[in-house]
Amino acid sequence: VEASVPEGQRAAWKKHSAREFKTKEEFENEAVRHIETTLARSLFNCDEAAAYAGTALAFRDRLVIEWNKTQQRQTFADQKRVYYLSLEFLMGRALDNAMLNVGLKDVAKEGLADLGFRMEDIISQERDAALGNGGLGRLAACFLDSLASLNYPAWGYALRYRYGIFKQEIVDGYQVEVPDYWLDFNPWEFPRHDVTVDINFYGSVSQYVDDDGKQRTVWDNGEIVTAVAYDAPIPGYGTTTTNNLRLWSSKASHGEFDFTKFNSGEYEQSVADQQRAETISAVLYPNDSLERGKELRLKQQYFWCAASLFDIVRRFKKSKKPWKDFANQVAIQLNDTHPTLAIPELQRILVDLEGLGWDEAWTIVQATFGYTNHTVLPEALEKWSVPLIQHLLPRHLQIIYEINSQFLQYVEKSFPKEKDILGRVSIIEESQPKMVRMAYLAVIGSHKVNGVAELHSDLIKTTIFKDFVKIYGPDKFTNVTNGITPRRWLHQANPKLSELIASKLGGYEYLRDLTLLHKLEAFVDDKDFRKDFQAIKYANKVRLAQYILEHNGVKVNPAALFDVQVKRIHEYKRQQLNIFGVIHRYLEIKAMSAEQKKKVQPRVSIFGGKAAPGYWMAKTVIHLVNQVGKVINADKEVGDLLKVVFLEDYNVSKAEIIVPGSDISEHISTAGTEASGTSNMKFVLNGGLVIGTCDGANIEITREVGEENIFLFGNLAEDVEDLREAHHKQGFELDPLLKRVFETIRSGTFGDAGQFSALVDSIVDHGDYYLVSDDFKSYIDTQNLIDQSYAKQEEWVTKTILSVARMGFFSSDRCIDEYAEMIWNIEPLKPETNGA
Ligand code: OX2
Repeated sequence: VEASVPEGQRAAWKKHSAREFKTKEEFENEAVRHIETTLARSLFNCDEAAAYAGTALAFRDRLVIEWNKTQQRQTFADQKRVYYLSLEFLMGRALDNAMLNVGLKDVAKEGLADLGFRMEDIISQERDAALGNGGLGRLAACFLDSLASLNYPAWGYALRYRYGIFKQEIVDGYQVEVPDYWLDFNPWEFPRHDVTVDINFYGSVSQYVDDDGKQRTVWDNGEIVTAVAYDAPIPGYGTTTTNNLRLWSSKASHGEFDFTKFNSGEYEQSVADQQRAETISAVLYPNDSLERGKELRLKQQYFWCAASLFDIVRRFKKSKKPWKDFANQVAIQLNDTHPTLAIPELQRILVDLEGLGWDEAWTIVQATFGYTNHTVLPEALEKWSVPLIQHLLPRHLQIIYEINSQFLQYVEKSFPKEKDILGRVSIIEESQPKMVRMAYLAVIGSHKVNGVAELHSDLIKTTIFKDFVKIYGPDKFTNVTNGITPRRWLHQANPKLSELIASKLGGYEYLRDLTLLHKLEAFVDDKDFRKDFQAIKYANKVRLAQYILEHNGVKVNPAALFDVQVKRIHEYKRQQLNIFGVIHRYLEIKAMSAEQKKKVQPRVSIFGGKAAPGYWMAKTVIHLVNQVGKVINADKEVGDLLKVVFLEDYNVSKAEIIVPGSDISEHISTAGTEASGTSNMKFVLNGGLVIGTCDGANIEITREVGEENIFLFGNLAEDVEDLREAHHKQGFELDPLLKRVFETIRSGTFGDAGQFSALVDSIVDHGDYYLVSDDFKSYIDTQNLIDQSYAKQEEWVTKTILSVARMGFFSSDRCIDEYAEMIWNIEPLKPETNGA
């Protein structure tokens, strides 16, 4: 919508244009105004929820002013923008982040105190925006923070799920899923009822000859669903740049009801149509690294890709530039294969709608897209059945076949002697039914493909994309090691540590350049600094202990070693190894004399994470952890030496409490299975150490912090295949200590053993695919080493301080700069450099 105010009226407009509050007085003024007028509450009727709403709305106003300016500035500057397409953005809470990023948290805190509220209580009123499963979605959220903080012109595109990831309840030790309806009050989103796109499904394809005599293809007569934009401002830290996250919501194309149907007596049909349309953006699929080919999921993917591309193309066309400039103005990053349909969709727009030739269009498409791979696990590689795509997106299937046919011709010409290669690299898998391999389409349609940690990026080149390296050469494949935003994961989650660091480094500049942390090394022997550092860790553990007492009813000693594993529950992440290790520890303690017990390092084993609702084995692990906790926590002979808790409903805001309170965190995936991991970075940055396998980013953390400051164990990725094969062919000897653990489970110590048999059998009888037995001894030995190391507190503190000092590399700012330079070719647009 373009309707600017005429020149003559602009002075009046500018005089009244919204102002940003800066002082405590001004903040109070804004908050109270919102509470009284926007919310229609009063002095006599303002609870914490209303105070949160008033505060959020005051900050929202501030963000909106900068957001508008940023968008204008970016449009005028006419630079290349990047669009990050991700089906998941695990944003967490927004208020604290907004206050810190605009630098007014202290002002608001004092203001709230004047009005009778405590900042912590107000912050905790907010529901998490949980539009993601785990690492992949949180990475996207960290990237948005960095993109804005570094002043890159960038938009995120996703779906506005009515229900985010389910809320997890633990009932009798079992996971129960409850819907997360998070939109009741969401002050951070702006519905744009004027920004809509009609999306076509099903229908048919036909050909015609246009006025220039060209053969053209049309796809129509389908079912139309409307995408409505909802925007959320993304503020940068220490800059006024405020980028946009656009979420699409689905609704029936004819508005609320189809009045023609309604009037002709088809009331029910009209309501049903409406509900069917709304279903598309109703739920986030709660599976992480597990794909299930549901039609609705495919509909979601296309709906979101088509709406986003329409929007991007619309913006480009306003510039009136020729098509050959498209990839100089637009970079699109595909966060995993979920948005791969954007590739045939852009080709369709260029060829069918804009009339470009196939080759010209395809050059533009390839130059536009980049693809990030996040997994090599076969069960997580997306495939869609050809009949399903044929039915839902007939034109796209034709385009995919055409892309494939041209690609295969090229391969055949390049490798005339290799018979098998064509079948191996074809986008179409010749199975029954035939399947479209989305990762191959993503590789073929992009100019760069990247993995998310060094080992992972090497692995994709030697396993799943081996043939493509041969075809395209190695330069198409690159690595961008993941990172995390230090704003949320240090400054916000651990304000005391952030303050201590700032006091030593002379300010908070390190939050914008995390490599400055290295200067902390100079203080490693400074007595006062060490004392403060230790005291902060202790205080964070006290906070976590209080949380555990409140939520689990278990009293834990903050002086014990806090051992944490929080992440999605998955066999490859091996929470089972952890809980078997806990059982082993329990058995050791039970066999000790009173004298021996005095030497035991007390521990608290803390678990958290959701299982995909249909992932039975993962749910069994949760159940086992809870049952083991029940027995151990009640055992008087064990007392404080060992406690085991499972924290319900792990999410971003809980991570902000859990991460700073850990001494050791577990990142113990079977080598070669965890692409990167990002929570490992968060824990170390907060002064905790890692027990981990040589996998994902653990390897690079080791490179940075030094081998002496991390506890690595287990088999290497290069040996995993051979071990699996040996298991298969020769069978294997179960580790004796693990055998004892299994005997204990089978004896019913933790309740009906039958409930855990699938878990035990997967190791004993079904080949132990994740090598739990192979790594068990090494895991236990390493845990013992950790006990010894922790007992020497001074050495431990040295390790943790040096580790924090050496974590600079893992900022998502570094990561975004690498993408910008190597893949997107975009430049920052600093607010000062422009008069807008
Ligand atoms: C996750 C990976 O499992 C994890 O290792 C990585 O750190 C994260 O993505 C961010 O790159 N779904 N989630 C992931 O991969 C997929 C597929």
